[in-house]
Amino acid sequence: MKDNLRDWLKKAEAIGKLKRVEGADWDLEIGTATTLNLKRKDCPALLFDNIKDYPKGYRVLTCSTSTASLWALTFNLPMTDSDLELLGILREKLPQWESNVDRFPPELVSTGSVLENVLSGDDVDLFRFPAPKWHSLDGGREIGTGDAVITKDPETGEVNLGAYRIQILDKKTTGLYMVQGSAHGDVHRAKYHARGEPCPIAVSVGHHPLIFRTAAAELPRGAEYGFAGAVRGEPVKVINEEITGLPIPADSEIVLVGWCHPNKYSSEGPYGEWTGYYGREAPAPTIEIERIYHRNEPIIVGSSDSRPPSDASYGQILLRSTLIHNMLIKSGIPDVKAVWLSREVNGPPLIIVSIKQRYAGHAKEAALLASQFRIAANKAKYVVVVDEDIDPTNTAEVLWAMGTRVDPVEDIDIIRRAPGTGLDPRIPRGAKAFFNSKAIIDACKPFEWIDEFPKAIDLEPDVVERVRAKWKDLEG
Ligand SMILES: Cc1cc2nc3c(=O)[nH]c(=O)nc-3n(C[C@H](O)[C@H](O)[C@H](O)COP(=O)(O)O)c2cc1C
Ligand SMILES: [Mn+2]
Repeated sequence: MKDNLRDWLKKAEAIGKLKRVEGADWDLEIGTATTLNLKRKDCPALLFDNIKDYPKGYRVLTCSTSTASLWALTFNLPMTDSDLELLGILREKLPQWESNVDRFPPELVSTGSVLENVLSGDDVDLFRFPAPKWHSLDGGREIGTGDAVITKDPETGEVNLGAYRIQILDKKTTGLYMVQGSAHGDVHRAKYHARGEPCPIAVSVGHHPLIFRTAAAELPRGAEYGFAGAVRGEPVKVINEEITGLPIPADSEIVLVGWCHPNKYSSEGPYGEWTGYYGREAPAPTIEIERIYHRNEPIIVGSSDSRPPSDASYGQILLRSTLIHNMLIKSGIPDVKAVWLSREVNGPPLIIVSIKQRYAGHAKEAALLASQFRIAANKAKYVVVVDEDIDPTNTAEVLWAMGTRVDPVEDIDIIRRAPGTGLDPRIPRGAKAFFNSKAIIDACKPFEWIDEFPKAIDLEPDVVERVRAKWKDLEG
């Protein structure tokens, strides 16, 4: 790649978006500092060093891609600190990157900085790295959160990267939580296991944040390396890993390599999830780590979930919002201005669509469709449609529209027995199937008397400018 994580850190520091934190404990302090940092708008990335029990230089990076400006830096986009502006840029770029995936297959090279240290045999010890315990009731330390789990299809050779959490079970063993049957890595795993063979796995747990966000993106199976290459305009450089033959990023910080054996499950979790609640402890496949590669003074890229807004959720919100917007347009819905999955619920449970109303029922049509796209459908609970004067990324404005333009009996519909998710804390334990219901809220002005709707109180732009020039400290 044109630049690796070390170059990224320099750039983030140069724009004032990197903060160094010295002396944190891996046990809860890194997680807590990360959550507190996220409460600030346009928060910096945090680079933890001198972590308790670890040599200086063994670092953890968090909040790498949790603001518009850091996202823009990571994806080589025009600098902005506005979510709405970034959405507009992504709406154009995402389809271009997707259509360029085949032009940028990874480039095989013979060596790279990830080979600076090669640990095998007794030296394989996952506790050499300052993997955080993120939340107090977690079942263990997660070494992989902002990671990329690399697997290969045994039939087609297709290589996939997925961001799946990796919990340390002991020195040489980790859990591997992949949503069964739908995570692409799990599809690969199942194919090996159906043949009675172990599935080779490589996990990069530190890298340029683009690798992490690509692995976390809902892309067609195996598109990740090509997608990251398309974003960069240059292929990702990879090395053929010696034991597994899997292509690993040549300048990853740390790569764990091992095997996921058939019929070997261990108890994994609980872990603080994107819902803001703990998930359940459950049997999961495991990885037996045979070798570890790492750079000198290696950096783990961490991205944990928490009560909203979480570090993990921002990037997922950006991509899903962009995809839903583009799918609405493709479905023929005109004048969609923006789509946003609310940060206040870590995304999909509250989908907000702003439109310029063109015809009777336009808002309902947009809302019903937005509630059903696979990319968020099983997690969606509320879809709110607002007029074009409301910024969907501004929750206060959305609530104002709901408080003033909605008559609940007229404007709220409930869809019952729609797809749900087992992580939904509201679905009772032991449920035989995961359904939820969805509220469709039309928070637009009533179409048939839109012109008679009371005028909103707006500030006059020229007066705003004048007042700001006269009294500079009026705004926070
Ligand atoms: C920080 C973070 C952690 C995630 N952890 C998991 C996980 O443990 N298991 C999982 O199946 N998906 C997890 N996801 C979601 C997947 O990364 C996402 O669905 C991605 O599309 C998976 O890659 P795939 O489409 O190639 O399977 C996580 C996402 C993020 C941002
Ligand atoms: Mn994939």
